[in-house]
Order: sequence, then C-alpha cells, then structure tokens
Amino acid sequence: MVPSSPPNTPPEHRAGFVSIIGRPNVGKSTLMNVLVGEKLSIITSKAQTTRHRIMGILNGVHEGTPFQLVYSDTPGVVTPAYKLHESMMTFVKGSLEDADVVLFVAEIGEKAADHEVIPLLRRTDSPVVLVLNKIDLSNQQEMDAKMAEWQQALEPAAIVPISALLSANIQTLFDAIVTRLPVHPPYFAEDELTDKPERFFASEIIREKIFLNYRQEIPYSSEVMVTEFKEKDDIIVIRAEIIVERKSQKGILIGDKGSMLKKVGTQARQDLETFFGKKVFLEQYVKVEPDWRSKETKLRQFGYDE
Ligand SMILES: Nc1nc2c(ncn2[C@@H]2O[C@H](COP(=O)(O)OP(=O)(O)OP(=O)(O)O)[C@@H](O)[C@H]2O)c(=O)[nH]1
Ligand SMILES: [Mg+2]
Repeated sequence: MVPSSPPNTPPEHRAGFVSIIGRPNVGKSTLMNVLVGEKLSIITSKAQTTRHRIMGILNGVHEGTPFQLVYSDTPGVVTPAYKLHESMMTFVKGSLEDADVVLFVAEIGEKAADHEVIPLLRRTDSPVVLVLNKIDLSNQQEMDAKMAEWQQALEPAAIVPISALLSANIQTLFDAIVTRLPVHPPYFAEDELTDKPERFFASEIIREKIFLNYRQEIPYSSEVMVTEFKEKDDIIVIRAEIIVERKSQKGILIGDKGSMLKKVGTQARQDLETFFGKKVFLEQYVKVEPDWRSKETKLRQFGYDE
C-alpha cells in the first residue's frame, strides 16, 4: 500500500464555518448546543429568542484528520417589523456569506414549497444540508414524505432527520458536516469556545429568564445590558440593566414588591453560577428606553451593529 502522505508530514487540517439558519423556534439553538456540547445559546419555547450571531467552536479529530468547526447560531428568519429585526437579519445574511456549510433547519411539519428561507440561500455557493428537526413529534411515513418534498423543492446536498432535543441522529449529521469541510488551518486558538465575551453570556442568561417568566410583549420589549462584570477570587459581581420600552412594562417586570424581578434574579444567578463555575452576586436595575427596538443609536449601544 502506498501511504497517502510521506511519514512525519503532519496530517492535513480541516476547518470551516457552519451556519445554522431557519425560521424562528425550529430548534437552531438547541442544535448548536448539542453540536458544540455546551449550553452557549439560550433556548425557550417562544419564537425569536436568539437575536445575535453566536459562534460555537469545536475542535477534534475525524478519521485521523484534525478539524475545527466554527458553528454560527443565528436569529430565526423573519420579515422585519422593527429596526431590531433588520439587525437580526443582517446577522443571518453575514453568517450565510461566510458559510462553508449551511445547516438549514426546518421542523418536520414545515412545507417546503415557497419556503421563505430558500431565496436567502442564494447568498452562498456552499453545500446546504437540510436538517429536519423534531422527528420525535413525527413518524416514519411523514418523514419519508417530507424528505421527498424537500428534495424536490431545494435539492440540498444532504437531508438529515434529527431530534435536537433528544440528541437523535446527531452523529449522522456530524458526519455530513465534517466530510464537507475544506482543508484549512484553524481560525481560532484551540482553547477558544466562542467569539462572544463573558458579559454577553451573562446578559443572555438573564434574557432567557425574562423570556421564561413573562408573557406577550414583555420578552420582546426587553433587552439586557451588563454594565459591570468584575471577577474576583471567589465571586463574580455582575450588574445588569434590564431595558423595557414603556413604564407600564417596568411595573410588570418588577412585580408586586419586586417579587417577579427577584424570581428572575434568582433563576439567572443559579444559571450564571453553573455557566461560569463560580459564585455570582447579581444586581439588576430596570430602565425605560421608549421604543428602543426602533432606534438605531440604542440598537448600536446594545450591540446590534456587528
Ligand atoms: N419536540 C422537540 N422540541 C424541540 C426540538 N428541538 C428544539 N425543540 C424545542 O423547540 C423550542 C425552540 O427551540 P430553540 O432551540 O430555542 O429554537 P430556535 O430555532 O433557536 O429559535 P429562535 O432563536 O427563536 O429562532 C424549544 O422549546 C425547544 O425545546 C426537538 O428535536 N424536538
Ligand atoms: Mg435560537
């Protein structure tokens, strides 16, 4: 047998950007966390939870070849109703332009014909892997029919049915991704897990608790800014501002004698302590910024300008 490379030559390295895109609530963030093996992205049952492009980096070796996968979780594709949505869609488009592989996530129940995400895929020449998620809510017959439907509408490079929630068929998906990675040196140092700073994750964890504890417009009208993040030997001191759009929302957020805000704070602190592996002291303030979702200067201040 002829060796494929001379002895002592380091094996080739593969690396690439893998963009996870799809409608809101289809399980993109759940999938990214499963693929990276860390809870980087917040997950809730409400649509439009994710507002940023969040990278999750995975290094490893596949059949003797070292690789680096740079996943991007992205906001769900929506028709913009606010400037905030426009920024969110800019993140989606940027992520598509960078992609070496696209994971287009659709729920098993979605119809393929005239799907609004399909035209967006023209922003990339890279292979599109269609990920049919939530198969735990389906059956073999529906799955076969959906695969045929998508094959006709999109002609993707591959179709992989999965359940991100149950981590089902993730190995098949991983193989479909890693075998499509280009030969390239790593983009990030091996100990880097994400492109976002610690403060970002602190604000996201608080935002997740707001999504989980309030109804109607409150989650969508809320933004969280970490104004102080001080790591000491034995504790992290975090000060966060929760921004809402109206005074009435501030009242609801705080609740009777501060009860609701306290609940959010307690839940957030527990998750922050798990995430950072350290005790956390969390202070929260609620501020009103009228119509911040429609104001460019506010959006920039809140980090929507990358
Ligand atoms: N039954 C089932 N539910 C799932 C699966 N994957 C995700 N979910 C649920 O779907 C909901 C949305 O999940 P997310 O991961 O936040 O979805 P997303 O696509 O990131 O949503 P946005 O950030 O709003 O665009 C959550 O309640 C998840 O628990 C799955 O495989 N099966
Ligand atoms: Mg998400």
